[in-house]
Amino acid sequence: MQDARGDDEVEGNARIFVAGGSTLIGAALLRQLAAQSYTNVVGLPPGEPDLRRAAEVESFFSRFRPEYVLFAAGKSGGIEANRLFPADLIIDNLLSECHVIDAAHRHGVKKLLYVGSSCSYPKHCPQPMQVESLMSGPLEPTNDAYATAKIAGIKLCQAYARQHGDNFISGIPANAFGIDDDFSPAGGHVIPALIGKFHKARVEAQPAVSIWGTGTPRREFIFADDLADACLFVMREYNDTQTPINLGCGEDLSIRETAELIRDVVGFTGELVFDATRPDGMPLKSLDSTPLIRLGWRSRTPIVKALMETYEAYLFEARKLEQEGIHVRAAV
Ligand code: GFB
Repeated sequence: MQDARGDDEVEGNARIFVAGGSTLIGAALLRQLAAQSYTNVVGLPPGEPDLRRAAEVESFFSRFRPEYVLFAAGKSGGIEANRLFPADLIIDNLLSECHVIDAAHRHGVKKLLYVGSSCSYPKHCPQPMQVESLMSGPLEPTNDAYATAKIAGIKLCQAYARQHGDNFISGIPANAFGIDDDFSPAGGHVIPALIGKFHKARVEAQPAVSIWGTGTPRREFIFADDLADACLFVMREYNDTQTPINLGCGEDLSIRETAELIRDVVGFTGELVFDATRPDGMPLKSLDSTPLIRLGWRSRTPIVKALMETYEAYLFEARKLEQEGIHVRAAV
């Protein structure tokens, strides 16, 4: 990874901290760090401090003195969780990012990557979305609280870089999904939620599955392990602290197309019923990732393969819970 001077001086034994190591993206970052032979990772779950407590974050940084930080922390959730728990989402994200970014500055961290969210773009943003469009219009109401906290994270990095010269960059990912995802029907994002719904419907031979909304919104999805690879890539290759970089793979799907792909991966043969009484959210979320592509990064996992690996992770998780006697709603 490169330090502030851009000198490629740090080998695989750099002290690296992944804030949010138990999240979907954090867990993928830990897998990628291991796969790319970065062996000196500090604060591995469950040893991570409670990022909402400043004193815990301070003593962690004093003790472990991380040189590089990847910030993937903060509560997140799908459209329904955002609608129901805006206060939990905004406070958890604001506290975590303030404590970690400030501690990183005070403890001389050489480089930090803040992982944002594409919901930070305005609801009716010109597509594909370019970073110049940030804060150029109203946010999607269902997630404005969370989106505001994620914008604040980007602004924190820019401000610390401008005032103190910290090499704190920020990346804006497409909608991530994958292994370690939240498969709960209510709180999860569309892909893990639908995997659970279709599996349950197949096992119980239900005639149809209810899909929220009209099915017409479009989303750009990225497999969490590909996103993690892109994060390590920009830690090595990108140093513009004032310009966030989009982390996408350049393909978007309608929710109907997404549901049809998941139906086929799970092997459900019944009907798809669209429930237009549920919110659609942003009509289109597609990222312009030209800067990342120009730097030479490419995603590796085709969408169907990524969906199959995510379904396998769901089955593995469900089996594990079964064995622990926890009856999952979507029985295996
Ligand atoms: O993934 P999702 O919750 O996030 O929803 P957003 C994407 C689309 O899928 C919406 C539809 O149009 C949903 O109405 N959808 C259909 C479903 N069926 C389902 C279902 O069973 N579960 C879910 N969850 N959706 C989130 C933001 O927005 O994107 C977050 O709220 C964050 O803050 C995340 O930014 C990346 O893309 O609409």
